Amino acid sequence: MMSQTIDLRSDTVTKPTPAMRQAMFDAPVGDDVYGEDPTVNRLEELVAAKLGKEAALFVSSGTMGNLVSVMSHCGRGDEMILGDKAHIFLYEQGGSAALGGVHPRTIPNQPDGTLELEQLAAAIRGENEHYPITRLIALENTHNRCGGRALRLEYVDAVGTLASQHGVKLHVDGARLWNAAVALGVSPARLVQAADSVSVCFSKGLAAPVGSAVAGSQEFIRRARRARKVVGGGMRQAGILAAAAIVALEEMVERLAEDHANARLLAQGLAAIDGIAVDADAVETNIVYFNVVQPELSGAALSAALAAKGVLINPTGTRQLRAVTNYHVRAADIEQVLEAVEAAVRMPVTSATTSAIYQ
Ligand code: TLP
Repeated sequence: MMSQTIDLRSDTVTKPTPAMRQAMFDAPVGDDVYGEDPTVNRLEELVAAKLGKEAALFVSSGTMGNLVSVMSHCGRGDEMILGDKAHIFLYEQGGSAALGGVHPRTIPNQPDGTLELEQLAAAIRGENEHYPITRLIALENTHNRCGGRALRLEYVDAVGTLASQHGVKLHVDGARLWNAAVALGVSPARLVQAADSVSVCFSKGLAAPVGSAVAGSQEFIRRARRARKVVGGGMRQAGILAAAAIVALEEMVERLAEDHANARLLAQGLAAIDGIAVDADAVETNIVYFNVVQPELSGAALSAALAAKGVLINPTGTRQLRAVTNYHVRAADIEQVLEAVEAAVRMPVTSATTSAIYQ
């Protein structure tokens, strides 16, 4: 048994840094529903500037950021086009349909997280009373279920052009936009220049305890603020949380390169283990999906065997697992993870009962 747990279930498990805790302690606060929290206001200005948008809004989570964005662009019965592996489609309880009345139309995500432009164009509805009205295209960058792939600037721009030619809005779920920007060496603002709205998170790779934001035009943010209120997301002295998010933005973005390097190290090590299959070349950021090909072992059984050795990695399919490198995982830990996987594959424990399939 290892002395310390190595937690690769997600980058959401990251805990606030001492600088964040200090900033939270020191934060001046006010009632943000009155627009009077100076720290929230500072964060929103900082986010708008970093994303090159007119305004931004602090929200409690990535799920809320996506929901209020969709609700701001679309009315009930309107249609949103998105990938069949989009987080909004797969992992948000269908909230945009359940709460916003927005009809999702999926087209296949390519392995690199993109949607084919031709299929996108074909999915945009024409004028016909049988059809819902297409209002929105949603992209995801980096793309979680497609292995943390970073959508290229030229691609996002091309989707933006297509959307505006058809009078459709473009939203980017940028829960890990910071990872994409670091991996591509492009500024976050440039990467979402073509988007009408973007949601970003502070509590994933950046290690803040809570919080996300959406950014876009003044008018979009006015609508998003209303949508946030109706879903119960109007917070009061939220500056306590915004303070940590400011530290996250100022101090934690550039170091994501370390997480990416560790993910590559992990993928290359896994590729060398008999009984494991992984496309190491496809690992661009901090997410590594890999498969168990050793016939006696399932994804859930491997996950359970690793947990017994202090390595936490979620199963994401009958033979698939997802490892997410993060702030608390060092290069030396990767060595230990690889040893644990190798041992588990060599001596499979087939009696594991866990069957949960996580994201
Ligand atoms: N993703 C989580 C979970 O859903 C399990 C994870 O561990 O990766 N967009 C993307 C692309 C995301 O990956 C996530 C969270 C969200 C939105 C939602 O963010 P939260 O969890 O803050 O609501």
